[in-house]
Amino acid sequence: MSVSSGERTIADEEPLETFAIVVMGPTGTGKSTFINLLTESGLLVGNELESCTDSVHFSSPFTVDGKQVILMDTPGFDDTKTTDSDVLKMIAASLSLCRGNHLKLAGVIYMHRIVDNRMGGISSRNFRMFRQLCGDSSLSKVVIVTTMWDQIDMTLGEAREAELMTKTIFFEPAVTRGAHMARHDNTHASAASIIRSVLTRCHEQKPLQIQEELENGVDISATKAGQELNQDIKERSSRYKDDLRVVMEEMQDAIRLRDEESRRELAQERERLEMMIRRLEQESANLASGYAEILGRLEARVQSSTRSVSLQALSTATPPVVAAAETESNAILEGKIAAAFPVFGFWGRVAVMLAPFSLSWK
Ligand SMILES: Nc1nc2c(ncn2[C@@H]2O[C@H](COP(=O)(O)OP(=O)(O)OP(=O)(O)O)[C@@H](O)[C@H]2O)c(=O)[nH]1
Ligand SMILES: [Mg+2]
Repeated sequence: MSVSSGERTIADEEPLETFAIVVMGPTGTGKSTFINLLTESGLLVGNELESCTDSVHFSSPFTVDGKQVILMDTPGFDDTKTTDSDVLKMIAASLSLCRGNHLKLAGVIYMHRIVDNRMGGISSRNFRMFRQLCGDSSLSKVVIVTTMWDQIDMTLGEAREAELMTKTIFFEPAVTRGAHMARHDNTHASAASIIRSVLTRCHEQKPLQIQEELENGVDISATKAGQELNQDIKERSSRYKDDLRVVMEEMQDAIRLRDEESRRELAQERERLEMMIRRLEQESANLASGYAEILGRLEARVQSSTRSVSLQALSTATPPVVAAAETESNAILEGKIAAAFPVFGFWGRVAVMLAPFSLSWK
C-alpha cells in the first residue's frame, strides 16, 4: 500500500479517478494539521485560540493505494474571521463541484478534539450544522475523527470516546445511522489509515443532503443547513435582544440615580449589543444572496485551470493541434482535449492547478 503526495506521484501512476474528501469541524480541531500531514499543501495552522482557515482550500493531490485524492479544508461554523453564512456558502459551492464526472466525493471527515472534557455550545452548533449538511442517508460516508490522542491519557480518552459514541446528545444518533468513528494521534500513519477507511466506502454513490437539495434547485437559505443556520441566528439575536432590554432598564435606573459612570458603561454595552443584532440581521439577509456568485467564481476558476492543463498537455503531446486550437471554437477545442486525455485522471491535473486554492470570494 502506498501513500504519497505531490505532482510527482500523479505523473508516476496516473490513477483513474480523483476522489475528494471534505474535512470539517470546529476551529482548532486540527483539520489543516491533518491535511498537511498527508499532502504538501502547506496550509496555515492556528494557535488554538483564533480561527486560522477562513475559506475553503483544496489540498495538493496525493495517492493512496492507487487512488488519487484531494482533501478540502474548511473553516468551522465558529470562525472568528468569516460569518457562518459565508462558511455555509463556501462549503456548499465546493461540495457542488464534487457532482461532476471526474471528481467524486468519497466521504466527509468531521473532527472533534478528544482532549475537550465537554462538548460546548460551539462544538454542538458545528455538529448540528454538519448533520444538516449531510442528512441521514449519506452518513455511511462520514468518519467522525477524534484528534489529539497524542495528548491524552489512553484510559481517559477511551472513556470519553465511549461517551461520545453512546450519548444521544453527542455522536450516537449519527453513529447509529452509519457514521464511523476513528482516532487520530497526529501521525502520518493514523491520518493515512483514516483516509483508507473513507476510501473503502467511496463507491457508495449517496450524495450529501445539501448536494441533493442544491441540485434540485432549492435555494441555499431553504436547505436544511440553511434553515438550521437561520434558526441559530434567530435564537442568538433573540438572546441579544433580551440582554439589550435589561441594559436599557439599568440605564434608566442609572440616569434616575445620576450615576454617570454606570450610565456610560451601560451605553457602551448597549452599542455593542445593537451592533451584534445588526450583524446577525445582515448575516441572515446575506445567506439568501451571493451563493450563485461564489459558485460561478469557483466554476470559472476550475474551468480556467482545466483549460490551462489541457493546453499544456496538448502542447507537449500534440504540438500541431495547439496551433490549430487557438483559432478554433470552444466546442472543437473541448473535443480535442477530450481526445487527447484519458477522461479520468484529468481532475487530478486540474487539482494541481487549483491547489492550494483558497476559495476567496470577497
Ligand atoms: N498535539 C496535537 N496537536 C494538534 C493536533 N492537531 C492539531 N494540533 C494543533 O492544534 C492547533 C490547531 O490546529 P489547526 O490544524 O490549525 O486546526 P484547524 O481545525 O485547521 O483550525 P481552523 O483553521 O481555525 O478551523 C495547532 O496548534 C496544531 O498544531 C493533534 O492531533 N495533536
Ligand atoms: Mg485550519
